[in-house]
Amino acid sequence: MSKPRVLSGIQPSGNLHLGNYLGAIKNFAANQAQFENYFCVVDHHAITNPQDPKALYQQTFDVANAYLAAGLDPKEVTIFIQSHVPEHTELGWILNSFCYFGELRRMTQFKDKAGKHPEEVGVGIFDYPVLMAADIVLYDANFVPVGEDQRQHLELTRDIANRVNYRLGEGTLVVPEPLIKKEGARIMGLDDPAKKMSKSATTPRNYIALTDDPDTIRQKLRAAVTDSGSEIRFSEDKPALTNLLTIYSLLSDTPIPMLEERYQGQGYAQFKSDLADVVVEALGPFQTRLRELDSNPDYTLAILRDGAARAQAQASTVLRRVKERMGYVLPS
Ligand code: AQP
Repeated sequence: MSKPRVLSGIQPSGNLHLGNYLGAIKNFAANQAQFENYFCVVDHHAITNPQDPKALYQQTFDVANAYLAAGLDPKEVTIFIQSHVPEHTELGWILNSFCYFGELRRMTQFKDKAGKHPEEVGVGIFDYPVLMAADIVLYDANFVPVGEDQRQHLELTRDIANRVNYRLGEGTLVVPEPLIKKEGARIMGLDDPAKKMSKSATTPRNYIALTDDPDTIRQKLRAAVTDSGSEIRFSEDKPALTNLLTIYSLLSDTPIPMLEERYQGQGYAQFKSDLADVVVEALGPFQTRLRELDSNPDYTLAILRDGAARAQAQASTVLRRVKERMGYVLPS
């Protein structure tokens, strides 16, 4: 029996951080045996915000290397760059005609980024959820492993896929389900536990980058915002400690109640210092592998080219299915 298929992607839009790792990359690797896997570097999404060309180039390798360093096996998993498979943008254009202006205007991420000046926001930022829908349905993906911040975009993808099936006939597109883990799906900023840890944060104090060295990790955790009082407890009225306990628990594989018990009566300083040790140790082997990969871009590029060929074989089948049903005259 064939395995269910998953697809997910990460934007090469800045420093990858612990939120990307715990909410996405680590789970991609941990669950790869259960699925037929497609993971891409979504460079077309990254350019919806202005990117320095040199940085975009390097960050594209950084995301691919993070997939590999986390343990995704390129023989089993298709790893590729979105722009190497032009079917993404072509289907994205077609799906624009199956999505409403009002739907995109309601997207929380758009509203956050548009702020008080929606007239001055790039059309790409407005429209990117449609391209994301194309990314997913091109692979007949059954599941999309993402962090909580992407739930609304997944709902939109499902609405678009259902609409396509209604207009063009059942079975045109597979309607995907989000795969969002309860723990780690929303790691919050170290400087502000009310906002998610984010690549585009205004200060590096917001996140632990996956490439931060041990001293930087220790410094950032020492400076991390805490809640009033001194108790180390997981609860709604302690959002900062809840976030730090979540990180500790996920990286050390220790249940949160056990950590609460261990740190009963101890101050924040000891807890943060131990947490820094846990983070440094958990990221150590990953960072070593990342450095090795970084020194050999040809190795990564060969994997990405092979991945693009495999991805395109699948994507072209779905694009053809959609175009045929819509009445396009196909070139062959
Ligand atoms: N703070 C987070 N906690 C858990 N998961 C997270 N993800 C992002 N932030 C957190 C998940 O990481 C994957 C890749 O995200 P993306 O590249 O599409 O970017 P994003 O969701 O817009 O988040 P970023 O990294 O903070 O980028 P910016 O600042 O550019 O918006 C996704 O699965 C996402 O859910």
